[in-house]
Amino acid sequence: MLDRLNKRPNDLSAFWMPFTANRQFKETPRMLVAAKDMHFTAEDGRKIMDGTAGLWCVNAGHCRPKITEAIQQQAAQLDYAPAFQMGHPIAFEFANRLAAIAPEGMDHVFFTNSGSESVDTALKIALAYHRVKGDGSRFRLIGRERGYHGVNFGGISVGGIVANRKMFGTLLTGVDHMPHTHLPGQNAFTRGEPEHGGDLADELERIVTLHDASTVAAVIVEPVAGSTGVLIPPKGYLKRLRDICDKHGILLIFDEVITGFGRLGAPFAADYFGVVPDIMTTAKGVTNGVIPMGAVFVKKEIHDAFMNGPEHLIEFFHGYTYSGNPIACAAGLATLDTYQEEGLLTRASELADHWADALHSLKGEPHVIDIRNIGLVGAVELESIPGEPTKRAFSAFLKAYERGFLIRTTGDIIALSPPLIISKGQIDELIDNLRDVLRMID
Ligand code: PXG
Repeated sequence: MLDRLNKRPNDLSAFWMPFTANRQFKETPRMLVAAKDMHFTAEDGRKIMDGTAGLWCVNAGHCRPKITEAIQQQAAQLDYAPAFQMGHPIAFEFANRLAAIAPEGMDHVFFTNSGSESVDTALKIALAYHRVKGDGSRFRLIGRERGYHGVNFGGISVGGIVANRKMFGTLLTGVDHMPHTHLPGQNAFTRGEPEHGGDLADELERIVTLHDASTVAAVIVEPVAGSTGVLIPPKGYLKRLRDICDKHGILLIFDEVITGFGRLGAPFAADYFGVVPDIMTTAKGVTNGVIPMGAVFVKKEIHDAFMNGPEHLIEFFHGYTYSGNPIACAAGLATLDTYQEEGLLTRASELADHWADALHSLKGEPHVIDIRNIGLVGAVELESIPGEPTKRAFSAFLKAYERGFLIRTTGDIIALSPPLIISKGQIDELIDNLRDVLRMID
């Protein structure tokens, strides 16, 4: 059966592929049929090094035995159980294990199935929280330009990626956006956190003044913006956002879908930057990307505010058929075991210097106008071909795939985020290959 599933069908037309140039792909498909640790296997048998942990999710590398076995066993024992008004032990166990590694005080977990659902769940918790506290005039949500918070209506409303918003009508009302923090003129080729732009956090104060704090429910940001091309927060920026939110009674939501589970060298970006939000959204690495799942972490005060009223009533009218799905929880527990046994939640901090040196050695290569890095994340920004934005980076992506390694591109930015098991030698291999590619493309 596996063999059948791994052969390319004659007809590729039925599958409308997500975030893909469908017609171009179906002309010249790139098919992956297997994976192990740091590598995929393509259908022609070639090994492809995974420079992006899949889509920023396979933090422990591919096909890890413990996770595979846990899924197999759980599927054979309790495949599914209703999630509303019923429980199964493994969901409680997983929530406890997650709370134990979460930043101080974030000790309640709401399960979803994706980052997009985590974001919409977090926004709903924020709005409902103010309302259960008797502060229902706080209905506004504030996001940021170039923010990516998934593709559901809440997420694209607070998000700031124009292409993801412009086709979809009026979105949520009552949303405003802070400016993004990308200042290439001042910060190009910075290692780690940039010096300039911390004061952009004061734009939040300006927006809050405009609307009056009494109408603002929450602010949502990615601590490090990933999808938009790896924008690293300027020094002091996140702390300043925290201070402004505290001053005005506004909830701060960190979208840690990419930064969660070790990507920066600490379990969460909140730990890395020493700034604790009120709500934290995660997905991806929570199950090593293997089974769809998301988890929203919530501070005790927020959770407890809902636990009032008659005890037989549902406190929060929200949830998904698959919230806390047993197989996803089994995958998640085995993922946490793997992370902890191998020290993966902090391993990026050991590799960060080597990673930064390798990445910044690309300065001066053709087309490179900026390089950014933090933890085990990197971006190489290329000068666009005049009149043809995205083309240059996409040709780098195609050339890299031909040479046997996978990168991600957004606009003319190449993003790298390898599995946290990568060795120093493999980092060098990845970057040397990228150097060759940069020298080959127009
Ligand atoms: N928030 C953030 C910060 C994300 O990065 C989502 C929410 C949505 O997650 P789901 O599971 O609904 O896709 C994301 C997802 C890329 C890339 O290459 C990034 C994401 C997804 C796919 C590709 O940058 N991030």
